[in-house]
Amino acid sequence: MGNLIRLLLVVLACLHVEATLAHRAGSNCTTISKRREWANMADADKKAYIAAEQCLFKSPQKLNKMPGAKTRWDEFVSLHQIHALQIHSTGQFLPYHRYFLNVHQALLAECGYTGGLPWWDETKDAGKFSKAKVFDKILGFGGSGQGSKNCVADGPYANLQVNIGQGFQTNPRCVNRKLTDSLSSSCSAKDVATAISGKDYDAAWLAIYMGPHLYGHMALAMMDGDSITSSGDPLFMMHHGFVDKMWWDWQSKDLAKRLTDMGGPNAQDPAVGFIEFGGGTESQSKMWGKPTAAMLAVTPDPTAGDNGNITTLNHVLSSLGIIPDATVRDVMDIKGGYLCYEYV
Ligand SMILES: [Cu+2]
Repeated sequence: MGNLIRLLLVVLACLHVEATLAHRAGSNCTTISKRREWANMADADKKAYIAAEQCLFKSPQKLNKMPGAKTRWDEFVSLHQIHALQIHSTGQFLPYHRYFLNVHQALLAECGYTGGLPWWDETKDAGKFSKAKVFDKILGFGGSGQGSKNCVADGPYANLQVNIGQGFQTNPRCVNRKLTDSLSSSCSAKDVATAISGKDYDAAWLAIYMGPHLYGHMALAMMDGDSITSSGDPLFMMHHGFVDKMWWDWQSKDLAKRLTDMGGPNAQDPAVGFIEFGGGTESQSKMWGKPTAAMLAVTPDPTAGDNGNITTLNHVLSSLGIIPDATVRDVMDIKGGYLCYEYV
């Protein structure tokens, strides 16, 4: 190859990199929101975040369409309940929960919190969750629950009520959780490294879902360990910040490919249901009940935007009016413009 051609190729390659970077920076992502680990957040920021969360528990519902919702917090929990059978054990698990974090950010803003979302680096507390700073009773989420219902008895969420759950029911209950340190050992840095070693999205979402995501849930047993409404415990958002960061860290290993790599089913297979339990939705309904007619009436089409049963970049992500709908494409890049944040 002649030197001139070689030079031309180098110039073209540089131009391409520059164009890619220009696209990445995105004209709409100039002020990057910083998502800090809870342990590294300033006390004043922790207090502001907690105050906004408490405010959501005390604000009345606004949408007038979420079955059983009495408060703004209930509406947020209901959103997860209504989507439960399409956003777990499916390819849209990661993009939907990234969008769900963004919905949470918008709700916190309604209560005056405009800082970055905190997250919990569970790798640092693996095997000893109960010692983690997130469970501080003043500058944290309170500890493991107490009594026969495992109600969180100390901290800012003691004595607060959630009216959504268990499962597809809508009954009042306390914010509750039960910590099991031994299960938390599967949220270690080694486990995370394994979870994000998949070669394509199909491998990655499943490994993250069945790995530290699932073990974190089992170790915390938030809201009776109920997969459908565990979002009722504010701690859920800290765990899912950790899960979202896992996806981003996987994407960051090969951004050129992984900003567009999507797949997996867009709804659960009724014969399997939640893959971590097996047995199918029919047998799982004994534990959790079934979506009521009122819930089904507001449940979005799980295939919306996809033209089939596989999750695509055109898949529609809905919050039923809390914030405008988005697409999976919108949430692929955390600095793409629709989203603008980083984990620090
Ligand atoms: Cu979920």
